[in-house]
Amino acid sequence: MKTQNKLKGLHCLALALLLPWTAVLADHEVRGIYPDGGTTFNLYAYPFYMNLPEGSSLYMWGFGDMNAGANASHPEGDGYNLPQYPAPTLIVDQGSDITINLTNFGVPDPVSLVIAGHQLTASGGSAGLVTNAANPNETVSYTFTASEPGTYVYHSLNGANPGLHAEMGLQGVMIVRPAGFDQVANRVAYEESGTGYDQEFLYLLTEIDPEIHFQMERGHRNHFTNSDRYAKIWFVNGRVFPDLFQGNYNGLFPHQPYQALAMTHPGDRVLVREVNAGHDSHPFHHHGENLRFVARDGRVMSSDGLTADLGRSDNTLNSAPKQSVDMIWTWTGKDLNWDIYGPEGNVAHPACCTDAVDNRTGAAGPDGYDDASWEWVADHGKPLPVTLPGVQDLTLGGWWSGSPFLGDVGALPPGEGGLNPFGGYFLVWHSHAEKELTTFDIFPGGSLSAVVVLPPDVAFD
Ligand SMILES: [Cu+2]
Repeated sequence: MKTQNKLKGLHCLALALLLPWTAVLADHEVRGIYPDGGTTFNLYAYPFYMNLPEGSSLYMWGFGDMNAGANASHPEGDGYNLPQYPAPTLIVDQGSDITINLTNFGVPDPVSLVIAGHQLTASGGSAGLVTNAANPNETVSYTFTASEPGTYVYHSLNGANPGLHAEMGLQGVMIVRPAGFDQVANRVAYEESGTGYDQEFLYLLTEIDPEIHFQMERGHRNHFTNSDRYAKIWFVNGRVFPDLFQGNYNGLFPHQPYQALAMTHPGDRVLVREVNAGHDSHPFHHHGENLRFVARDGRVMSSDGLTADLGRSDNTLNSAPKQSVDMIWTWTGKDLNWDIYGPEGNVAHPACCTDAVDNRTGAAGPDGYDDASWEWVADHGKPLPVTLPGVQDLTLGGWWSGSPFLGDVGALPPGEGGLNPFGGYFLVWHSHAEKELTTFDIFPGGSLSAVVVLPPDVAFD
């Protein structure tokens, strides 16, 4: 399938050169920050107020990036240096010797840094129960070698009050790129085969008990106990529905820079780095097709050290606290028994996949798919096997395009729809604990996200 995917990419690229109006398709990578000079992060900790969708805000403690301007090759991270929730995603190369200088500018509790699976050497600051910590206006330097690729939680850990700092927002993810990784030529999560991908997304799950934040806002630092904790807001990448669909670095959410809406084209291999940085477990469910679990806590599930062959195929991850699981997801529409692009004459064909230039007339590639459109050729031209009710009998969601076919936009009543201008398929990715689909007891909210299957010629941004 990987080879097939490469063929698909080349095919569309060639056609893009022929058709100048066709959008140039970018591969998606996780947003994050990169070490200055390949070695050094300068983080700081500071309190802030985070916007919530119903109009209130919440007192938080956050990490921010002091290296603003150092990431010129990644302009979306460039200049962004507010304290944030979650903490900046740190992206480093395997084998790098990394230093993280952490300065506490005003969190009224000693702040520290631990990274799952990594032994950090700390210097400076004040002695703590677990590691050195930074009191206000102190700096601690942590050094380590990023020896193993993977996805790892990092967070502050006040030894005398475990759990408080992650609850307050001092937590994020570090991604270690494997040796030989190349954003264009070698997009792999690990060196083992079976971990190659086209699109990469982070799903970072956390939860918050607002009462603890009210107590910290009043300076009642000893009023925190885990036994009284009762989460009421559930986040993906630091946002809740519907805010998590908005783009990265959105001015409405100045302290929540990361979107949580995966996107794909049919047939893409989508790497989902799913991390639970909170204290509760979250059963996270991915509609559409099963995912293949390839690694857990930065270790490939492999029988021979060469191939990611031990992970299971599943649609739900019972995500455990502080655990990361890397998964590959691909949507193809195979065996639906109807044509995802609709019968002839119905479809707004993707620009790279008109009948004149693709083999949608029925010639399958070697694996049964059309090379350009990822149509399952055995279903070519098959109509939807049901008659849709009239629009007056439908309850319309904002993401219904008015047509069951990919790339096709049908007529909608005035004021309906509008959130799906490309005729993509929205498939829900969400927590299966129903209370986690609320924000302050209001549905829909919480960790309710989606993946969008976009027509082949539609770019992500
Ligand atoms: Cu579900």
